[in-house]
Amino acid sequence: MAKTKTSPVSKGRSSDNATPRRGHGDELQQMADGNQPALTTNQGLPVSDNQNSLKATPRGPTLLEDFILREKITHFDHERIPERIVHARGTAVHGHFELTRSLEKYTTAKILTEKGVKTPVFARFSTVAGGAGSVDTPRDVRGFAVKLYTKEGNWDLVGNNIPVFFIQDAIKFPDLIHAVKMEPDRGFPQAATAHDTFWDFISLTPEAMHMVMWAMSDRTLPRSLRMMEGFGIHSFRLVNASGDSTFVKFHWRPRLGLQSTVWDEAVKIAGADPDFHRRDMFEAIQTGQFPEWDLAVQLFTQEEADAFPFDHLDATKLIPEELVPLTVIGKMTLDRWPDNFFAETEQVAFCPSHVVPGIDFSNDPLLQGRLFSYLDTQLSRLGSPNFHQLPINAPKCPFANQQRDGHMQMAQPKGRTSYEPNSLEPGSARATTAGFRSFAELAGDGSKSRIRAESFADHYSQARQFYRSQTRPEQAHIASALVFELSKVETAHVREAMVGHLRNIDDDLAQRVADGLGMRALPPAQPAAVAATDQPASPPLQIIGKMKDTLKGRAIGILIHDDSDAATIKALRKAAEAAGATVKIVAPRLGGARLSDGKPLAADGQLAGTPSVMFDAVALVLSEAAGKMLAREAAAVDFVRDAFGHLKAIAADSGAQAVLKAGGIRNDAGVLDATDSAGFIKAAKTRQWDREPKLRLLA
Ligand code: HDE
Repeated sequence: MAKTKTSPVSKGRSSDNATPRRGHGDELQQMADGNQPALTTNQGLPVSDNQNSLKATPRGPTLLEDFILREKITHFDHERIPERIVHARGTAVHGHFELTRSLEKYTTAKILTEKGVKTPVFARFSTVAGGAGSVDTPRDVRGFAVKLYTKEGNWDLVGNNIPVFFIQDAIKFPDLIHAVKMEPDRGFPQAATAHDTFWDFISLTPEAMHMVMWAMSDRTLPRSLRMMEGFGIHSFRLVNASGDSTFVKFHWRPRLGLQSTVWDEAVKIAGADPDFHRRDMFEAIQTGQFPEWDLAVQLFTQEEADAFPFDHLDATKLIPEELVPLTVIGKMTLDRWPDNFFAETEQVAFCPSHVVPGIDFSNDPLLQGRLFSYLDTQLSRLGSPNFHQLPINAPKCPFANQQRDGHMQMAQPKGRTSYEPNSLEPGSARATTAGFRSFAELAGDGSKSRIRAESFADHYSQARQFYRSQTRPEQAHIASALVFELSKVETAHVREAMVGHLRNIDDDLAQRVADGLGMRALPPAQPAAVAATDQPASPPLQIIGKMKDTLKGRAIGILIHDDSDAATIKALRKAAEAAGATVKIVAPRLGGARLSDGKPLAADGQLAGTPSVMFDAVALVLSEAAGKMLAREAAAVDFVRDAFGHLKAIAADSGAQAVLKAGGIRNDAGVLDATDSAGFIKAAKTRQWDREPKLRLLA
């Protein structure tokens, strides 16, 4: 029997076996005519006709006896499992993690102490609010979940692309999610925060304000899954051989740097390619552009934590890098697309409670709730306590215990005992001194109560710090996002309450949003348990400051038509590829065009189906005649108008000027002559931020 390759570190696409075949060995493989494997029922019965059901006469009725029809339809009827209650839409990739710096001083975890060892990983990126079939580019937080198959068991680092969260206590999570999901009476909106119930809940939840600033920033509009940071959010503990504990926060840093889209672009991408992020990742893996992230840690002691001006157990707070710098300790590379979406991406089950000896939890009340929720949700989603036996979830190290039976038990344990201790089978599994131990933290001598610690009460200082750390364009985007979102809220008092919260964060921001919403007067500030204090600006909180001067991982679109200048196209392609970009040719006809040198050039995309939102920068190389013709083609005019509006560099030759004119494009530093390939590449590496205030009434 042909085996499907399963090595987690093998490269690219590994599927060489389209039909899953199971059985006991080659000798049993039944063959069809033509030397292909025989199609069988799930019981191994060879099937002679897969096109027609069994009927009493040629025109029916169909017979209940047709067990082949019933088996096939019954299986099909049960193909779907419940989608995740949150993070339903996701994209996952295999790869590996390699440690470059040992944390031996702090932990016994082998994954964090054995330098150079490659540990297989499976990373799943997701949106939060939308269903499994929703689009890839709504304004939403992105999940960043990594399963590391270590020698000491699976370690799941289940994080997001934002380092803080909306709420401080897990008991509020069902309400938060109910508020953001489509409204229960009307069943919309899908995958959107811009509606009454979300903002109603948020306006009544001051602790959410810091996360709201992040959610309204372009962090929730990533350009690519490959260009996002990941954060474990909570403080975890590392525990060393002497039992000493150090707190740790985990950060994933993309080697490609950060990139985001702008809002109008994200909206248009959703229509042009709902699978934009999944396709981008798929193509990157297929073409060998394997994305990489550095894993970095912030390490701090209890004494240092006690001196922070916030409580590190509060998941609405982050530790500024200026306070505790990041240390890079390793690198994750993703390099193999799953063989089967359902078996792997859908059935993978992450649980923050999956840790390894030497990594332990903190008392963060949000984390503590998560330790319960994920195992619980897998039981209903995957339907069995044996979900850990699915290949994607099973540890790659041996595992053994006396847990038995249950739905869909795949293992066939041998022997007489299924309990521990036992004396009947001395070779059976026993607890080990090298096993997981919880850090022996003093649990205090207080009384039980439902209470929020006073140290969690400052809801505005870090929200202010975040806003004030942003560049001007980023601040403008936050203000515009708030105006957009609140403009979709029908209930006036909810809008007013939100602006009241913004007054506690930054007066200027509150005023901009109030103006954008057309409020006659600023609503009163919301009562604050603790007034915001001014914290030093922290530039690492920006996106712009973390963009890289490269085109690696990005795409340039070149619009051509018959008689386009071959030399200009060639020079542009060469320069773009040298800078790391992928070049795609767009033409009015998919067959491409015949260039000025008489040679044909095939198109990668047809103009109407390949708008400029698919690219990071665009070039137009057109003959005078083609330019005049395309100036009357809406898809061509939108191509430049959108590229301009989305602050992208545009290169155009003389023939293309007619299209630029039709699109109302004004010359600026980001609009270049197509023969200036060097200038174009330089401009393409960044967005034209200066252009924005001239073309958009920013809040
Ligand atoms: Fe989750 N979360 N979450 N979450 N979460 C789930 O587990 C939950 C939270 C995160 O790609 C669920 O398997 C609670 C923070 C990711 O499969 C569920 C609370 C962070 C994923 C669940 C939180 C996350 C999930 C739904 C508040 C960032 C997708 C399906 C206490 C650190 C994992 C599932 C994947 C998924 C519960 C808050 C990240 C219901 C109760 C904070 C990346 O168990």
